[in-house]
Amino acid sequence: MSIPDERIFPHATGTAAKTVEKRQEPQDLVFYSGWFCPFVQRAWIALEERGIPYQYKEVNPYKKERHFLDINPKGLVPAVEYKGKALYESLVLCEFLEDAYPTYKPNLLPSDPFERNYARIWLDYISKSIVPAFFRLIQAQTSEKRQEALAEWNKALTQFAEKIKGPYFLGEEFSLVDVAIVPWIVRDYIVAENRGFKRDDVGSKWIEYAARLEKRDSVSKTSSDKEHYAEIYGRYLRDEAQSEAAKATRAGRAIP
Ligand SMILES: N[C@@H](CCC(=O)N[C@@H](CS)C(=O)NCC(=O)O)C(=O)O
Repeated sequence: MSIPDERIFPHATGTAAKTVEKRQEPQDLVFYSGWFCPFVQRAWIALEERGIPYQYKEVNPYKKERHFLDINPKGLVPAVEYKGKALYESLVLCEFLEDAYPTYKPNLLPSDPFERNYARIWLDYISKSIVPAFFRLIQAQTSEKRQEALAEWNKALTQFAEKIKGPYFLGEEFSLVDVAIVPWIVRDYIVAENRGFKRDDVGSKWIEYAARLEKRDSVSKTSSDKEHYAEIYGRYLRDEAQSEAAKATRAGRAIP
């Protein structure tokens, strides 16, 4: 049986479950979510942070149901349906929300053209260096590979941390750069418990930044109980599951 699979825990828990309950009314914007997914959490944070009205719909993307494939042919969460039209890809969705709801505050991209595009450089860095390093670390099977992957993850975070202006990445304002990275901060306890990661190894600036982001209201409102995240990743962390995870990756399947 390939993993993750249809048996994933079916719904959000903890604070995120309360948010889901409040977001059931039909709206122009339908948010197709998987409670467990870090990419979903980005778009979800943007929605909650800015108070944009949306209807929450839970999808298990591993089931590949017809109605969802019609929304996102790639079969990945997050996706949205807006006035009958569909969009997907977490960072595209966050930018779409900026464009489609400009009056909902706070805006997450700076209005200054230089700052706005400087933010995009770091969004690209998160996508190309930080996120893949996390998945490589989770998937590393031998102790040598784990050490290499841990060094890569620490290096990717350290280079990012050097550029944090504080209190948020771009300075005074919480921005899309913070939104894009925080789901992996929320989940870093998994690599701390299983792969020897320590926030201390990245440095005091990182420790403070990570703690500040985790406490942000929109982040708590979209976070489920840790035990259930661990359940999802546990499949990659147990030795017996790892060869299967590697097969799934080779077959081009995304992992949460
Ligand atoms: N690049 C996509 C990644 C989304 C993604 O990988 N979602 C995972 C869940 S975390 C998914 O839907 N996986 C289903 C599958 O691989 O079949 C984004 O940023 O939105």
